[in-house]
Amino acid sequence: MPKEIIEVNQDIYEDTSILAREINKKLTEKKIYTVNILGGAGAGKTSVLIQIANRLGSIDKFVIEGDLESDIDTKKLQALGFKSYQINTHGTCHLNAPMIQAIIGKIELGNGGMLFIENIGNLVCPAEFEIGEHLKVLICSVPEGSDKPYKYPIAFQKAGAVILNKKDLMPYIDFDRDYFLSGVRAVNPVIPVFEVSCKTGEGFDAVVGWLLKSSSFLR
Ligand SMILES: Nc1nc2c(ncn2[C@@H]2O[C@H](COP(=O)(O)OP(=O)(O)OP(=O)(O)O)[C@@H](O)[C@H]2O)c(=O)[nH]1
Ligand SMILES: [Mg+2]
Repeated sequence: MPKEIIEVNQDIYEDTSILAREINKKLTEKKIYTVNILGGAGAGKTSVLIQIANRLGSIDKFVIEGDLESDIDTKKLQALGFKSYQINTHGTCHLNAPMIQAIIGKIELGNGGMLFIENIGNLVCPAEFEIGEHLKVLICSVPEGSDKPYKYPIAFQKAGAVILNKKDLMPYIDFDRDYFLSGVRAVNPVIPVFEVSCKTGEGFDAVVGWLLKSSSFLR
């Protein structure tokens, strides 16, 4: 059968983009700086957000955890004293604006603070959907390999910062740092790249300093 290409010329996700802008407006009015945390499964998204949140002092912190199933990360965060809420997508590979809208309605957001949204662990779909955030942060990790910017450029294009985690494992893994950084620069010439280790805490003061600066327009 001959194939026919039909040009739609319309954003098929327009409705969720509009909702994402409404969520962003509401969070901005409430002065809640919202960070969408992207990264592959096991890159260290939860570990990184714990390291950051622990350095934010008296700033009010909220976490929304996205996973296909389970509330393991949410329970971990709650045990550490964070206001953490779980979304289970039951198969969907990314969080979307309606999911965030539904859960935000259940959170008592004060006036001012930071909301971290840990997206589903993969480098593809989560990068493509706005969910009301002010910033996307991409977590990469040394064991994933240095070729990720070349294979998954959209995630690097859309991110406002890259955090290269598990720096402590560099001596044990063939990770080509220059190759990784060149790949990042090729798709996103201006993006800051922070090299950190959740195991040692190295590099997080710089991350938090940058984040506080980025969010200062809301204070
Ligand atoms: N050596 C080392 N291990 C780390 C570091 N950061 C995280 N880990 C370990 O990596 C594993 C995954 O960390 P998580 O923070 O759960 O990763 P995640 O991206 O949230 O994982 P999912 O939510 O399952 O996608 C855990 O066993 C962590 O202890 C690090 O900097 N160095
Ligand atoms: Mg996690």
